[in-house]
Amino acid sequence: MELFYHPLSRYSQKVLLGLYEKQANFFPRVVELRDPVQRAEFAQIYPPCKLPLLKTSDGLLLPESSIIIEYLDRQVRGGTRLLPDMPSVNLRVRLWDRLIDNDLNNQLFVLEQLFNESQQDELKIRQLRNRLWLTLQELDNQLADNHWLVGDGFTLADCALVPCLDTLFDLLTPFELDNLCRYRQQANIRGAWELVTDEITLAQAEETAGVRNIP
Ligand SMILES: N[C@@H](CCC(=O)N[C@@H](CS)C(=O)NCC(=O)O)C(=O)O
Repeated sequence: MELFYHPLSRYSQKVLLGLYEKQANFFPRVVELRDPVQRAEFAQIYPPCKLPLLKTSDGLLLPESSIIIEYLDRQVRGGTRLLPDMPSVNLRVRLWDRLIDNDLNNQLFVLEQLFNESQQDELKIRQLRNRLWLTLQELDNQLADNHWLVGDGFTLADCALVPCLDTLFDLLTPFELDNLCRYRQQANIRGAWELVTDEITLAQAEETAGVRNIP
């Protein structure tokens, strides 16, 4: 298997976390989409040019982080069971995964863009922050009765949430949400996430030092 990804992309981090939880073997293929040459090369493989992308050992191309993790969970024996068998639990895991991607991860992208605008639109920022706070409160309530997001086991829903934590704590500072704070501490000492974090730290340092090609 080959994973095309970028260590600073949250959806890539979601899949990396799943791969490390599954203890899966894969060839890492880092793609810098801001480099026109690398982008053109990647477009030859996958024209929509979105990361992450998994190329399976039989040549199948799989986009979409949740679908990739679902595939890994079925194909790779051992490691953490990311999509539990029990239908009612499986449904809740997939529901939280969707809610996190749509209502949190994608909205954090929008908020980051709004913050980066030279003329910040305060009203839009406040409206979006309020919507995001509702999601955070929902997450905090869910975590009051659950060790990980859905029950005692680490699942696809946690693969979706954990990569969002640093950005959401930076932008929304929800330190009064005790359950979310506890969850973040717990995530930070989870082995699979520590491996992803090492890669993020290295990529951030390279970017700061200007090692990466940023046209
Ligand atoms: N729904 C997709 C989202 C993938 C996505 O938006 N990837 C971003 C990076 S985090 C990307 O490739 N953006 C490049 C572009 O849109 O040109 C997933 O879950 O994998």
